[in-house]
Amino acid sequence: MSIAMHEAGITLYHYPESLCSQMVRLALEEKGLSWKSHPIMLNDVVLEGDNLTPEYLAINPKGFVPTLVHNGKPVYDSWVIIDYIDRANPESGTQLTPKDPFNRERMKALMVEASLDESKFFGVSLGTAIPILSAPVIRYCIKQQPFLQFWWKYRKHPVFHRRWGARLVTLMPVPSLLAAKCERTTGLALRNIESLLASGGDYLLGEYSQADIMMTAHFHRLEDVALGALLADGQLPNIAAYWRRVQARSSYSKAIVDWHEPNWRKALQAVFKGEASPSLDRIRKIAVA
Ligand SMILES: N[C@@H](CCC(=O)N[C@@H](CS)C(=O)NCC(=O)O)C(=O)O
Repeated sequence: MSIAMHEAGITLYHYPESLCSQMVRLALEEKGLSWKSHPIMLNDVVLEGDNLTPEYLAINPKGFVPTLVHNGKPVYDSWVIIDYIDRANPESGTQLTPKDPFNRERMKALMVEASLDESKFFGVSLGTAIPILSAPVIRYCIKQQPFLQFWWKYRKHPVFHRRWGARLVTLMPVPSLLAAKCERTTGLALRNIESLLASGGDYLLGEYSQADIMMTAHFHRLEDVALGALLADGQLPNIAAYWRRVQARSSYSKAIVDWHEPNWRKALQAVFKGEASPSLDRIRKIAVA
């Protein structure tokens, strides 16, 4: 992997199917910016992954994707990167920040709820619950790899709970209390989004914003992990209409669908076999209560 810290323009280090990478690619597409792609295969998807190599750790010391490098300077954390992209390019493409200060604050609150913030416990927010709903897929990917080699390689993960979380996933499924917490958090978030959209706007805050970018990636992931019925079955009609609307934007195909990656797709098929997730009814019950 070459290091692009010195390069001019925008370089994105990303894994095609990672939630946070999808968010950043959506922002780049909405802004109509050109950027250079450095795909990073994650070690919890394939053992020969790149995110724990010394070269990548020099770019992102936490070993996470995505990293956006702009004119040689790295920017971390998807929600920070999305905001950075919008601020650095105020005249390009879609304006992703509401002009109204009240809506700006509401956008920030939605983004906190939607962010995969590693300083929080899993399950306390939508952004930290969705990865746990994806854990069976990660577990499948990890279990394709030689156990000891995976444990050895993951000793290098700089973030303590990721180092041990990923290793524990090889030994047992997600504990049922944590899984239930994440289902509840997801159900409550969907209930809130349904009532937010019921006020009549096309998007979460009326006009399209950074919050819609984050939600689009989360909804895509819900579909991936066999929970798509939540977004389509009419019990949450405003969400269903919203989901069709964000999918119809050209950014959705360019930033998400066009980046489908065979290892991840194979794992989804192997885990769910085309059937609904066992979490579906429990989440739906909370969301439509
Ligand atoms: N706070 C970071 C979290 C990024 C993150 O957790 N990325 C995941 C993929 S969505 C990752 O790099 N996982 C690999 C690992 O932890 O080894 C962000 O929002 O960008």
